[in-house]
Amino acid sequence: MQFLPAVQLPPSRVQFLPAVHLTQSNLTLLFSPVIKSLDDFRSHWAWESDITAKLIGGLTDASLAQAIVPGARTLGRLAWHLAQTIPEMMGSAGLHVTGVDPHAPTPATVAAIQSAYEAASASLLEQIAAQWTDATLSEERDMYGERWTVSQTLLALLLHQVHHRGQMTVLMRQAGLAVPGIYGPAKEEWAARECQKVCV
Ligand code: NI
Repeated sequence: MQFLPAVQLPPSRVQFLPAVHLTQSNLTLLFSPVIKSLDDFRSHWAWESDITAKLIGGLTDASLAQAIVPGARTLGRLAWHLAQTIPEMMGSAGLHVTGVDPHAPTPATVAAIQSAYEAASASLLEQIAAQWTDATLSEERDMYGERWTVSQTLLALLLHQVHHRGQMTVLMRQAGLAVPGIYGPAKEEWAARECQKVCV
């Protein structure tokens, strides 16, 4: 995949991007080079959580019922899943994150989902700062039946969010919503750029 030349990424993210495209099933190969310090994670998380909050904020209450297929996850469920995964996954790694109940049903409003996501995201950074050091990154935890380092777990949190955000953007199109550019401009943003060149 080619990345769009107009996208301005922090230097630390340039290092992050190639790992996303690795296809090895071996988690160690996929994860080990990326989160080398808590500052690495903070940098990635600041970018990714901003994008995610922006995407959730682009939903409408009516769109929350837009489903992948009948009976499958809805747009609202996916957004809520991203909020709930922060305390759920980090809890498995031994970090108590507040702001959203991992077991609560999907709220009926975008505002409730967005505020819970932002609260969990802020709590995540607070708890990391209070409880973890760079040395924690190499410690192993029992995660979903496997042994992952904390570094691997933090990258899994990031990639899991990217994965579901991609699903959300498709559902947003199906619901007739505008989609914001994430790693590059969205269709409308490309059109606006072209228009700046040729439309006078
Ligand atoms: Ni998931």
